[in-house]
Amino acid sequence: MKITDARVVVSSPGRNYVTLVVETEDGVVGVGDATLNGRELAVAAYLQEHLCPLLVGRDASRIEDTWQYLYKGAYWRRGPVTMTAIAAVDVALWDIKGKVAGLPVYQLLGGAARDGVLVYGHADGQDVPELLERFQGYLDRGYKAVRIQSAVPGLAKTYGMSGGAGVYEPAKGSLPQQDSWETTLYLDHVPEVFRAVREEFGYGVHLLHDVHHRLTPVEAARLGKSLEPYRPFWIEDPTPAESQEAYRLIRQHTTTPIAVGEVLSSIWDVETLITERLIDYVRCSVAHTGGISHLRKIYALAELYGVRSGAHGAGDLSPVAHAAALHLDLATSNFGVQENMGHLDPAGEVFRWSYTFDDGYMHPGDAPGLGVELDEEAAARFPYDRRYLPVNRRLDGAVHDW
Ligand code: GCO
Ligand code: MG
Repeated sequence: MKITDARVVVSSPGRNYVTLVVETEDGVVGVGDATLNGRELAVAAYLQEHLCPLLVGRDASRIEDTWQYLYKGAYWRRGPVTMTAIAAVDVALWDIKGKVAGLPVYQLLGGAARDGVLVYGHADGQDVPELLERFQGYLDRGYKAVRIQSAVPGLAKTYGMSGGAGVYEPAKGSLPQQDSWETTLYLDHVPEVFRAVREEFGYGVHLLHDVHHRLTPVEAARLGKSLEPYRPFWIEDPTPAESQEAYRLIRQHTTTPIAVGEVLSSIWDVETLITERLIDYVRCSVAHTGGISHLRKIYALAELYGVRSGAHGAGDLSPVAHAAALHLDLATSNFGVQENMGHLDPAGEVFRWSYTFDDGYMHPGDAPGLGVELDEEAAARFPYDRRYLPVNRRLDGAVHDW
């Protein structure tokens, strides 16, 4: 089953998406997500200029061989641009394999290991009352796990504020917006937020929190300890992800579970975290970590060490990536939780998906393949719109991790 065409569709129905479309000689079409927020065109060019010419004429059924060919054949290893491009090819080939077999991808991965995929939503607020109100909205919709983020008093702009849109989109300006940061203000504030949420809603719902790479190891240890009474499901990315060793120190001081992985792009980037049991949840995304083929190797390694999955599912991953993640989640025994931020219209004009949400759980659906279709004509109505992620500065003006 030869590949006859591979093309890249860049569109911006509300936000930018890069989608790879792969077609076979039998007319089967597969899609893969190649969206790398704020750096979209780097991946689009990598695909268009360097990978698409290699795909035409290849056998679409040879997923692992294609993965190895693109990875080892590049010579230059890992990194988000390369691994996102390879992921898009991988996911598109799984989509094709499912369509050819007449089976949803999760069946090809071993079948459902659970009935549904536990997902968490995002509640945020400029202050605690606003956060509590939005949190109630998630409970009303059936969510069993909710991430809580709140603006920090004294900081002009903080990570994670959706402004009430329901979907947090950090890539805003045609030039980067500036966020602000001061660790001491943050460390004093977060335990108060957790206390207020537990007082209001009790302990029957999972609470998650994203630190977004901003602390030193000892600061992260202090945060973890201070949150222990409120029993978080996890704190995410407490320190910058480049240093896996940093987590040894955090681990010595706190039993608060830790989740890491959304900016990491390969199994080698999480190897120490997993094999030394320095984290509890590995949060790599199917779109940025080499696709279904590579992410399931990460999950298999994690299973040996009692580490669960907690896949990245921000709105900047397209519905194609979200579907791919759900198929893998459903079939993975050491699945933990899946992030679900959702997609705002007009994304629904460009992508049609068959995954569903019911009472806190998602299901990828039983359509053959991934169950997501791209409408290329609709995509053409929404041209690319350059947007940057914010840059973060401390109160003294120094650039800080965002
Ligand atoms: C998350 C992430 C996102 C990122 C975004 C960057 O946990 O969902 O931290 O909110 O900031 O994916 O593009
Ligand atoms: Mg995050």
